[in-house]
Amino acid sequence: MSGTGDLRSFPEQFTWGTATAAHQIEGGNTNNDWWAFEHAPGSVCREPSGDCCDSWDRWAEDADLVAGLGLDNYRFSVEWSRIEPEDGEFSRAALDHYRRQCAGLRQRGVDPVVTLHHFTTPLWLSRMGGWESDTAVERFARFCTVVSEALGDVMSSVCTMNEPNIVATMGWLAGLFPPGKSDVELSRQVAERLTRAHRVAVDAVRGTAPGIPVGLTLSMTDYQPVPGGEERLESIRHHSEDVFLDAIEGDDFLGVQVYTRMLIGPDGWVGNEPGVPVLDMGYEFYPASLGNCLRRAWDYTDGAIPLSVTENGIGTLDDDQRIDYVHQALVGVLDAIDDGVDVRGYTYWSLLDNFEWALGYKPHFGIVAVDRETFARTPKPSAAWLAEIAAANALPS
Ligand code: GCO
Repeated sequence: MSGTGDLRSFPEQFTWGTATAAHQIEGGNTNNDWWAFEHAPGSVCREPSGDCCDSWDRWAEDADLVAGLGLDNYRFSVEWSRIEPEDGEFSRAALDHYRRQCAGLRQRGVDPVVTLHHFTTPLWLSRMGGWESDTAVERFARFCTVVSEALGDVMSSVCTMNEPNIVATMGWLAGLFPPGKSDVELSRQVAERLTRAHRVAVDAVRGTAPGIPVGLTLSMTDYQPVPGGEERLESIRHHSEDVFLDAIEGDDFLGVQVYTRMLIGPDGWVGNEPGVPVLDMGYEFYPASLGNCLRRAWDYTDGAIPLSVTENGIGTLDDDQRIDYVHQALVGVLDAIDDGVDVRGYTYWSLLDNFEWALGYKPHFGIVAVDRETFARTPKPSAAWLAEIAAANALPS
């Protein structure tokens, strides 16, 4: 697979993209559980999302940026609380908005990769118990059907749920996402319910928009044991990853999303290794995590499902560090491909500096900077760098 000389090539059909999510960039998403969580008294959030990058209005500018970089696709999410502002009440205008966005991307030669659920839940549903209730699974299926009917002819592929494992862990264990709980049993029940939500979403998309590739995106961590940590590692990984990998049989792809590694001892995470740079996210700079997790996903699923990197990136103010990170991560991807792992594409998180959930606007993941007052977008050197790699479909060695 890899070329000779100064360049190592990716497979011919390999695709390049960048990603965002509605609540992190659109602004004014006042009707979901996250907005409420951000504004709750004593909120753990650093700041509210507010106007974000104003991408609800500026989606065309964003599309121009992606097209200008020559990337193959743009992964973004549709906001459930805009499309279904009250139980069973669907907004034609919101669906039309996303239709225009998908069509506008296509006109620019960019494939729209649509995520149906990226962390946020409409307020009316969270008041009904949210993911603690089976009602959510049923309502999500209905929502997915409505979206697939409306966008079926303009979407290129569909991610059902973004990182359901993070939703369950951060919302019901760490308490850093809504509903801010800390209950092991409940988080496991929610995780199981989210696997069912994924399955009904796949059925809804396939039933309504047949032929569009559909899959799950999963957050994976390069868990590594320190002496005595093996058993604990297995248990952590089972609950946070394997229960979801067990639920993707028959899917068209698995979206792998990786940022770092975690060292696990007998009592859990032992903290960052001294000497390894720590990022604004609080975890290690560890680009090799991507290749390691791709191999793990491939081995665990017996190579039954093609993989795609639907997120990988780094929150940093140092754009050289970003380039270094992505370069090293891509070496890991190439090495994995050389060893037979079927990786179909790479998506950088994120196009824009945006709302990083409880951490607000502090971490800077974008290859494009966004002025917080004027919303002016300024591509960073890493954007041009990524564009070059994508154009060559190869990495300088
Ligand atoms: C996630 C989400 C993104 C994050 C990104 C950086 O993986 O948590 O998909 O919303 O912003 O991962 O932390």
